[in-house]
Parts: sequence; C-alpha cells; structure tokens
Amino acid sequence: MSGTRRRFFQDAAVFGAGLFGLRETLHAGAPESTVQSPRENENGRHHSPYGSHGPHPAQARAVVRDHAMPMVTPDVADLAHEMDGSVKVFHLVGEPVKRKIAPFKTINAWGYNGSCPGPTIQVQQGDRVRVVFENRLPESTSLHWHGLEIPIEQDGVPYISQKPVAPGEKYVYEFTVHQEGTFFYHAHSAMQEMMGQIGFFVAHPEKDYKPSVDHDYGFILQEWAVLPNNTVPNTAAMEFNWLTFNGVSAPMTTPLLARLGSRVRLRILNLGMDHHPVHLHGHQFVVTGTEGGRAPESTWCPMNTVLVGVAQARVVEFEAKYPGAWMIHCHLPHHMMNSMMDLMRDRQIETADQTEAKAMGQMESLARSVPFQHVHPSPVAANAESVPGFPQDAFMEMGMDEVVEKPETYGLPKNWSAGMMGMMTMIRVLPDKEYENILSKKNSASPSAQEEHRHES
Ligand SMILES: [Cu+2]
Repeated sequence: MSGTRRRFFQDAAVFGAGLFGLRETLHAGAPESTVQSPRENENGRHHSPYGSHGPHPAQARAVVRDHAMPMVTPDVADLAHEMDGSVKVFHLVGEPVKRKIAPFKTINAWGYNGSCPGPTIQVQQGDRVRVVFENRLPESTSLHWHGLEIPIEQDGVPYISQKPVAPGEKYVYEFTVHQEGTFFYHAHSAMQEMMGQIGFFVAHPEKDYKPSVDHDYGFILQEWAVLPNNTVPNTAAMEFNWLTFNGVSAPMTTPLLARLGSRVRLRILNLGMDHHPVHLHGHQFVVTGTEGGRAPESTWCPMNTVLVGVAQARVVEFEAKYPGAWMIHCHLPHHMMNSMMDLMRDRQIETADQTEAKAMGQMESLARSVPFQHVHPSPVAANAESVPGFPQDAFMEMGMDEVVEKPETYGLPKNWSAGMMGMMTMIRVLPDKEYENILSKKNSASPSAQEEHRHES
C-alpha cells in the first residue's frame, strides 16, 4: 500500500459523517434508515455498500472489498442495504422531493428516498442484488437499470417488460451484476426523468482497476426549466435556466478535496436534454471508462474536456499535480450561469437604464429578501454605458460566501462564490497540511450529523 493510499484510509476514518452541508435537504422526507453518506460507510458505523456479514463465499469477498474505496457522490447520500442470505437488499422509494438547488431557489422535483438525484447504490461485481421499490408518486412508474445486462423481466419498461408500478404499490427487482462500471437507475418515462428521477448504480470491479485511485467522485448532470416564481420544473421545455451537479447549482456544489499528488477519478453521468462538455482546469485527464465499463488503456488519450452525451457516463482519471482550486464545469456558456430571473422575481434589471448604481440597488434589495449579502467586486469602466454591448457579465456575479460556507470552502479567497455558477464545482488540490486541516474541520463540524445516525448502528 502506497503512502498516499494509506493516508487516504486514515483520512477516511477522520472524515466522519458530515460530508454534506445539505443534509437537511437530502433527508427531507426521507426514511432515515435507508440513506447514509459514503463517509459513514468508510467509517464502518453502518452497513457497508459492499456487505460485511454472513458466511456466504460472496460475503467473504465482500468483506475484503470493504477496504476498497466507495465512490463519493458530493451532496447526495448512499443507499444502505441489508443482507438476505447472500442477496444485497436495497429499499428505494420514488417520491416527490423538495430540492434547494441554489440559496434562493427551491424546486419541487421528484426523486428517491427524499433525494434528487436519488441515493447512490454501490455494489460489487458478482453481487446478487434485490431492490424493493415502492412508488409514492401520484402516478405509475417503473425502474430501469441503465446499462446493466439483466433478464428482460428486470428491464423496467412499462407494458413491455412489466406492468407499471401503480401509486402505493411495491415492485421487487432482482438480478445478478456480472459487470463492473458506472451505471444508473431511472424511471423509464421521459417526463419523470426530467422531474429528476435518476440515481447512480456503481458496480465495483472484481479485480481492482489499475492504476488505483485515491479519490473517486461521481456527478449527475441535470437541467431544469423552472420559471421565476415557480417551483415545478417544466418537463416539456426545450430550454433550461437551472443547471445542476448532483442536484445543486454552483456555488452550492460542495468542493471536492484531493491531496496533492494523489490520483483522482471522476464519474460524470448525464440525463437531460443536452450534451455537456465537462472541462477540468489546470490538469489533463484520460477517459478510463464509459457507461459500458472500463476502457482499455490503449484507448486513453490526454484531454481536459470530455463530452458527456445524454444517457452516457464518462469516467476520467488524473494526477492531482498542481495545488489550487481548479474548476470542473460544463463549458456551454449558458450552462455556466444561474437563472438571474429568479432573483429578480417579477422584476428585471432594465437594460435601458443599466447604470451600476441602479443595477446594484436592485441587486441589493433583492439579495436582502433572500437573504444573503450580495458582494459585487468587479469594477466597470467610467464610460461603460457608451460601449455597445454593455453590460454582459458586469451584474451577473453573486457573491454569497457565507450562505454556502462549509468546511470544504475553508480558506478560499474572499468572494470566491461570485466566480461559480451553474454546472460547476471545483477540486481543491491541497498539500498535506491544508488537506488535513480541512478534514479535521469536517470532522468537528459534523457532530450533529454523526449523532443523527448513531442510533442506526
Ligand atoms: Cu452543459
């Protein structure tokens, strides 16, 4: 075991339960016993996603796999399981979910177990998996296992492979996972997909991937059309004003942490109406896998932007060589924005009178109603008004550091949040001392979160 890898496991023990600053959102209406965070898995306080009890041979292998690293889905919890003999049993509940996607915007999405996207399911290649699904939506639905090679009866297509699951009904899916890779589950109904009904299904490989990584993170890319003064996504829309990573828009996305010199894996999954070119700053990565599993090393080539098409997963890996807060974002310009219209409510900044004083006055009064402190640090030229095209970005920035503060944001430059919007997060590549400092902050910041889950153990 390399020094870096050993340190990772030490870190995992320190991390504690408080990975998420958004716990109250994640758990709104969720049966607590069915959701847990990846770090709780690593801490060993709860059922591991790999299984940890029972004498079955598959179990013995699973115990070994407890030491493998689960993927972390920032801002989304993992789904716990129980064992029935050698079968891993998950309980998934499809239901309406309130999701705070930005400090001033909460939407009525649909998801699973109180979470949108749904909680992450992590299994081991070779596992027998049972998912007891309960439909608490107001209409029929089903669950499709995207990318998995399973019997047709488990495919989750209404009328074709099963009867739709009616509201209030349960349906049991059961199959053996013979593949490895980054898969997902979703309702097999277009409008329900656009309401948010998707979640990760990760199958960890029988034989470790080479090279091994020190950090493994997953993102689900989603887009939403939610008009100002509205909370319900327009699932028939062709244009989108809210873009999210794991159900939150920057700057609410929880920054990723990586120790300087470590190897990082990102799994990026897209379910929406657009394809997203996801770009990493300051480093080159290689695509090591797709929604079909691990890609042969002969296909790896250096890049820093990967196009993640609808219904695709792209797995990339890189060495975190350079210290700093490096952006990871969709590069479509309009996907690097939040909907300013929401902050304006029923008003707009009048472009005919776009003086800084007037625009700022409106921003300040609206920010107070949210409430957050709006900081606008970027100066404009004295003759800005006379330049055709002005303004473009001048009044777009929304500094709100305090509102989105969490241990992972500690030490970022003042007003960092003004530089982050839409489908965007950052990976903070940190030297040992800074990295450990944030880990200990996470640990001490989360006693209530630890307390909250202790009774389940
Ligand atoms: Cu995009």
